[in-house]
Amino acid sequence: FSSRNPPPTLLHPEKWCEEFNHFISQCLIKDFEKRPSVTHLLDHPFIKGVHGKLLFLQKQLAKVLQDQKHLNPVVKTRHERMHTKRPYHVEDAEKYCLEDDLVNMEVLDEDTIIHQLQKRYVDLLIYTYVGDILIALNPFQNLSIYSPQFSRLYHGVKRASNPPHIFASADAAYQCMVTFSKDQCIVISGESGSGKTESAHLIVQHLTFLGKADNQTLREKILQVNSLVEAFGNACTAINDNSSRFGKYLEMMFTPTGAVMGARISEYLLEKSRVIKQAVGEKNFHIFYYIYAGLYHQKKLSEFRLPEEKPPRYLADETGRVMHDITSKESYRRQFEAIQHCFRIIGFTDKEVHSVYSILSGILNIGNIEFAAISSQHQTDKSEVPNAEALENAASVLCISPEELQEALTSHCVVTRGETIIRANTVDRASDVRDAMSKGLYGRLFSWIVNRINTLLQPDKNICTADDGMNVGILDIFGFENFQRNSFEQLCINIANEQIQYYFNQHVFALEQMEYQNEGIDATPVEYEDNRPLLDMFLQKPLGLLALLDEESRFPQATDQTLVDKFEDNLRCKYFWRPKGMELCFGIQHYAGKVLYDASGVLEKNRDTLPADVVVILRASENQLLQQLFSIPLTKTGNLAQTRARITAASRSLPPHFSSGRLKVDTLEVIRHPEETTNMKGQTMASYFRYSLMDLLSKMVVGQPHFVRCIKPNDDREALKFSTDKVRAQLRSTGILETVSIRQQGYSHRILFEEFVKRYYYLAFRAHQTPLASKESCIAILEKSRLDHWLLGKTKVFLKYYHVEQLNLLLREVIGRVVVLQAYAKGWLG
Ligand code: AD9
Ligand code: MG
Repeated sequence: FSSRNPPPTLLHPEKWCEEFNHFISQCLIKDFEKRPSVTHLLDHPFIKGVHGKLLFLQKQLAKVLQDQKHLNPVVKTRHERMHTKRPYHVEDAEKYCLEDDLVNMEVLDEDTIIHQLQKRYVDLLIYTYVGDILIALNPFQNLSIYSPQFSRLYHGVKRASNPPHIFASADAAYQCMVTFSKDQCIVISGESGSGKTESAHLIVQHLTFLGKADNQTLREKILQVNSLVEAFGNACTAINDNSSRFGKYLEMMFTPTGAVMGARISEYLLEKSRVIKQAVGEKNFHIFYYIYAGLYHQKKLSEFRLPEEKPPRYLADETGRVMHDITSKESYRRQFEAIQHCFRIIGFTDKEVHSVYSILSGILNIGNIEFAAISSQHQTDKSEVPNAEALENAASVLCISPEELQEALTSHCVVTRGETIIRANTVDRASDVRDAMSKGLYGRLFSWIVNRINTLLQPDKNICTADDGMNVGILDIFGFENFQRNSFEQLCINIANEQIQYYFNQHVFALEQMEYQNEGIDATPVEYEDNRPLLDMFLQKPLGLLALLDEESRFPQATDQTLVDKFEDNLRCKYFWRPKGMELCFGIQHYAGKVLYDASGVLEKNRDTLPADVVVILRASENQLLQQLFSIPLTKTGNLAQTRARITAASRSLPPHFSSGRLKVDTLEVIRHPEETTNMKGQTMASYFRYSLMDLLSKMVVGQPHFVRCIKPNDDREALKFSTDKVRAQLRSTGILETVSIRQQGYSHRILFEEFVKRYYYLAFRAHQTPLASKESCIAILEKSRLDHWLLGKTKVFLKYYHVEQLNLLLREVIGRVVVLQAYAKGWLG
């Protein structure tokens, strides 16, 4: 038996084994810590009576136990660890006072916690637990703690056996999934540049290790997915050189026995506007630089009609400065090769990859198209394209007609009283159409790549269907942002973070406290900052900020000024204010701090219109991929019926009190408006955003959550530098101090008596007994397992995470030994 081939059943079906089973299990239960004594076995009449090959059995047993010791990583007590070398090299004894879990600290105030984190950080102990929650400080340097050796260390052992680590969080989620046959969800949060995306990579790396698939190719594919998606969805910002400009929910799918069998990504809210414009000091999506440098080195720029002398305008920053060094950058060229490799490994065809490059080159060429006003006696507002070459290049790589492209950019049609009138576009309007076309192309290309990856990574139906399996979802969204100038994109990003913080609060504080009340357990309530009112201010209908924005977007005469006025008139709460002397600005007090938003351009960004003419010409392209992108409306995350079905399933799997009363309304607030998606035509960014949030939450609430909170120790991205103020602000806004108190007092696992007895009865009862699902049976199990400090409510057992770890370890050990003995006994007797 091995982890890949686990014992199928505890009890052997054959009659002759039954008594033997009972006896062995009793021996084991009696003193499992000392391991079963062979002399007990020898005395048993059953054994004495049968063949008499006792010595043989004894030898075999000794060997089994030896093997098991070898197979299972040795679990050391805290005391033992103190006296052995730890995997991180902490040399002097004094440093062992460092506390791996903040919950164990006696003094619990902000300064002590910060001091503790600081001491750990300078020792390169970047991870710290708060009970079952992991705090991860960004080291801003490469650490050698992610090798296969470390993967082996964090495999099915108790958390306290090793120093805190991101692999331990992945392992906990994996073990929970396998033990309880339930989907899991790892929520990674933290501000921009705090290390969420890196953490997500490490989790995927460790999960592929844990869910060892025989299929080496599948493992390789999964490991490439993040690199590929991030080349298209990440970019350099003022805060982070590899900033995620989209939200990502990656589900790793496993068979019922825990072997990885596939993966699926859902992407949320790609910041498309970056394609056409970037703020000072920021860049476009990585892929554009990779492809430009890569094609240059392969001498293929002309094949894709990209000008060699002057890099495309979309690759220049806001000051108009063109990045001349693109082609000379070695790293871009290497990244291009890496991306080509990713495409190949994941399974994209050469034709598909060529089409992707064509579309990307098409976008870069579209960006080079300029417009000039033509003045004639009668008309002053017409526009023309003075640089026909750019237009021809774009049309050529996109396989569309240059004349039609020019027509679609410089004119539009109006239908009035059954008549179609063609009107000329002003320079501004033509430029807007051009930019909308680039954004539309990029957004759809990105969604297509994600959908294609999902198809290539879906489970092999011959092994197991997705419905039979289980999954671990990993949420990595764009972190909270506060730039010098913040626009619509930052607003959406920050609302999404607000929602994730709310989800955290619900799980860590609200649900837990409610459970104590319901179960009649006396617990001091922990005060925490509830961001619900703020979330309401954004999402409520009809007077929430997003609803107001949508309403204003419907008026053709509305301006950004009227929009801010409308906000001011309707959003009368302490979280919203309007600074004096800044007409187009408004401020929001977010959970993570105050942010000043600039409303200029917000209405237009929200309308996000792609003129029908543009769609028509792109649909007629000879490039098959392009045709496909514009023929079917690309559903982001499944169709409406699928989403609705998922939402219904999600609400069913919530705890009972969730479905009645306040909490359901709270958490599923955004989930309750799926009808918004029915009207794809005229859909605004705000309504799409609400839909995305809803969809994301519907996926998250199904799984059992695990939280990783990333913290940025300084704003200078420097290793070993710990800014106390910076950390303090993050701890405060995310409620870490309160989390420590609730985790110290609280019980993160709350299991119904019935479920508990069903799962663990073997630790205290005989195999053939069927104990009642009662409080008494639970007590018997808990006492037999020598646990203390647990609590019992009216219907549930309240446990700390380490209780569950201990119970699962005991259970695994008992089952493992019984089955191994069975196997030997069968061979020996039979
Ligand atoms: V954003 O919200 O997408 O803008 P993230 O995702 O929170 O942000 P990211 O993971 O991209 O931050 O980390 C920023 C940088 O910190 C990385 O590019 C690394 O240079 C650095 N980092 C973060 N975590 C680690 C780590 N565990 N080891 C080494 C790290 N470097
Ligand atoms: Mg990121």
